[in-house]
Amino acid sequence: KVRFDCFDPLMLDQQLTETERMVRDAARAYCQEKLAPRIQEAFRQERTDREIFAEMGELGLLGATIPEAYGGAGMNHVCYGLIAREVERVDSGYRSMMSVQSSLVMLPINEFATQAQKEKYLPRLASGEWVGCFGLTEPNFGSDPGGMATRARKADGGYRLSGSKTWITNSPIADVFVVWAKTDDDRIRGFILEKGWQGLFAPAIHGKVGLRASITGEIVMDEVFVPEENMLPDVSGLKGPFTCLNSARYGIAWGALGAAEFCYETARRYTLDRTQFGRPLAANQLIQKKLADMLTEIALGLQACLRVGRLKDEGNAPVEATSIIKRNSCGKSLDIARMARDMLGGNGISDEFGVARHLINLEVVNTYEGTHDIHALILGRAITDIAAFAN
Ligand code: TGC
Ligand code: FAD
Repeated sequence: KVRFDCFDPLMLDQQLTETERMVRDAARAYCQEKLAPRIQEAFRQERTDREIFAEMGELGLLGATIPEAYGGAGMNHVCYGLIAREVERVDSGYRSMMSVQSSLVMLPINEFATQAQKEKYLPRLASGEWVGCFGLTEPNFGSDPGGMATRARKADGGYRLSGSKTWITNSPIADVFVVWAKTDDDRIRGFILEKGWQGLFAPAIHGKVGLRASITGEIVMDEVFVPEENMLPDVSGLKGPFTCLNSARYGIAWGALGAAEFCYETARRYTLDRTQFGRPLAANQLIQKKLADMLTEIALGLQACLRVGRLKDEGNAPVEATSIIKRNSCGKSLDIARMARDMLGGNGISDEFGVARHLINLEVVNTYEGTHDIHALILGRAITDIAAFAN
């Protein structure tokens, strides 16, 4: 009889190459040895440890899919997903720091920038010496970024950017800002701004109840002069930011399931160890059903992520496939975290056990990079050919 593994029921491990397993194991070792011991205090104190970027950079965890010529790791999309899963098993905030740097800052520079821009920015972002952020969302334009009000007015030798972006991961500690703004012809263009430029501010947003280990802020631009060579030359329109989102959403799909795995494993251990009514909680049918539901969704979700990763590696992934997995992973992981919280009883509320932290983090993950419902509408449009969100 083939043995059943309650941590890998569909034998995902067997479907990976030796290199992919090595990358996964190296990422897991770093995350468990270096990140896991820090998270409780970081979350309590709302503290972002900038050192983490340098540590990740040293291990090749930043810009996993960026070519080695620019300091990236030159890995495939499956490796990137496996890394996101390991980082988010510890905390969604740490995965956020990593995926913004990799998918939302390094990726557009690699895809749309000039040779000089790539040489200037990518190696220092890959090593973690520089921290990057991505400014798309505005106070009045979240799910509908196409309406953005930020303007890039043509000026002598460049552009003057004015406007504000909000809810921007990493912005208060960022050295490099990839910002999207409309030029005089009303087209959306991407710009690379640097910390310290006149008129550029990045105040922090405090009081987040989730993702507290990952700093979030605004980007306020008051006539910031951006030289011509800091505009991304090779893209215009929403395709620019959405290309970055395709990559980040894919990583999040793997990552959220890493958080769900942590919650499932914690609930399993807890209910095996804790006795009520004279026997382990895990002996009860209601508890076993919950564990079975959790494991089923995690296993199916991971298979879907792997499939989309393989399609991306072949260059054959429709963007809607990413919407399926981003939406499914976030929604299901949120349900799993909630179930785990409940199964731990009163202890589920304590931050000592981690599940309540994952639960509230996953509320954020379910919202950013396209909310759960926005991804339903993206899929609805693809199914019916009718855009429910358009005027
Ligand atoms: P739509 O008409 O659909 O498209 C406009 C243009 O964009 C192209 N396009 C894409 N290109 C590449 N990849 C995609 N996924 C694309 N989707 C669309 C499209 O072909 C078209 O090109 P062109 O040349 O014809 O102009 O635009 P729309 O405005 O109708 O879109 C509506 C909608 C709902 C799909 C879109 O606005 C959307 O996805 N909204 C969600 C916004 C969002 O996800 N924001 C995320 C902000 S960043 C963030 O949250 C980072 S958190 C990270 C962390 O901390 O980990
Ligand atoms: P809204 O767009 O106002 O949506 C509110 C609700 O209305 C949602 O439930 C939504 O699903 C629903 N809704 C909207 N439109 C429709 C419709 N047509 N039909 C039905 N329902 C609809 N952005 C960045 O650019 N860069 C970042 O680094 C970044 N990091 C973030 C970090 C954190 C911690 C958070 C919380 C957000 C971050 N964001 C970032 C912003 C994030 O992408 C947005 O919050 C998200 O896109 C939703 O936009 P919104 O908050 O304006 O909500």
